Amino acid sequence: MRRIRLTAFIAFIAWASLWPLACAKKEEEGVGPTPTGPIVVGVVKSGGKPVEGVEVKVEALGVSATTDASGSFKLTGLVEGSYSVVVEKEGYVKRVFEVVVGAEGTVNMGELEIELAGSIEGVAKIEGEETHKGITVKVLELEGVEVQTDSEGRYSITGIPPGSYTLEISAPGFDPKTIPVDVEGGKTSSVEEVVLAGRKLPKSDKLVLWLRFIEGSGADVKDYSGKGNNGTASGSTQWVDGAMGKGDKAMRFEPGSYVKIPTSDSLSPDMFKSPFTIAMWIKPDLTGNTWQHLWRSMPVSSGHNTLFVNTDGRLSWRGMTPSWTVLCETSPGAVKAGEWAHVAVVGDGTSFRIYLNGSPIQESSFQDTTGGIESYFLANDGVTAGEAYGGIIDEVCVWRAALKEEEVKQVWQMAKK
Ligand SMILES: [Ca+2]
Repeated sequence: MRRIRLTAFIAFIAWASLWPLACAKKEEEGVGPTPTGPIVVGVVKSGGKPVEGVEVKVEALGVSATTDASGSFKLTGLVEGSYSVVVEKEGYVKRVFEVVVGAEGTVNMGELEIELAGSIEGVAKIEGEETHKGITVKVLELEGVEVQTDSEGRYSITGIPPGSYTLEISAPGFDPKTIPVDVEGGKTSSVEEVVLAGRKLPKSDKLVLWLRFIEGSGADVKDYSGKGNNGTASGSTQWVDGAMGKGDKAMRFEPGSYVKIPTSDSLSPDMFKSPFTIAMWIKPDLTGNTWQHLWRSMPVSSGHNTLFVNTDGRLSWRGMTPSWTVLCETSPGAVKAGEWAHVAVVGDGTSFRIYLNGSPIQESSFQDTTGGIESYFLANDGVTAGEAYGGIIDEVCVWRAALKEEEVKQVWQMAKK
């Protein structure tokens, strides 16, 4: 202890001899010696009035001070150099000032003006989804200012300088939406609710069929791929709740009913000769006929590419090579009665793969089929009564491209049922 006191005393003498005035002041206050080095002082004001409780920081040195009732601050513990002084208080726009300090003496930064910040709050949602967490909201004019929505779709951005801005609301698979917003100091601007709709599927430029079954009535089943490959329902079909969440619809097929889609330039008669992907949500009954059509190609003499589900839960992709051939088939139990399952068949020219709920479960070598198809069908072809499907089908997508595993997963993730 004695030695420490002595060292402190020597340091004090050295300091006092160099700065007698400062020393005298400290002695008056009765707190003893303070560290040597330069001091930076100033007053923080807003609208000409002092602001108390503002944090003034030199981050480079880990030095900070807080303004008192008169808005004054004093930074000590500095060393010679040029510094950025960050002036910050909740509810105000953060500002950064530059200061140059010498090896000693006091630098007076004068009056530092800060401005009352504004806030933005609002709600952004994704159409048809029950949770809206993770939608990105960005202030385009302010670099790096972005937040994410909570599960209710709410977001809040604080510390915004007054002005006019553009908010960008975005989520993967959607075209972003922009919305203008005016921000005033000390106020919160409420933005009207934004709903992101029309999610784009992966490889959307290669999409040739997208039956969403959102119509909810009638026999017309619209194609949302933009290619106009609309289908028509026949027989005992029913509009029921869909795979995509609240308010969505799907089609239930009593055995023998079906949807027919004519071939076209895009949904071509020979499409299974080149890379393709078929994907759909199904909720099968798994009763009745042993083999049931999910996807059927007609007439029987041409191509005849068919995706079957068996009452034992197998998925089987078959076609004419030119003889009737099992091209790729899963084990029994892949799909279950009364449960939603996302199934996909991908042919990339080298292999066939069957996916269940975003994961590949069966693979085989690609085989060429004869093509020359005239019409495509869901659930049944209206001819082969012994292979009619009973159950629900939703979100039927066909691409003229082989989707990669992560892309199939992305399609499945659009609705986890
Ligand atoms: Ca649907």
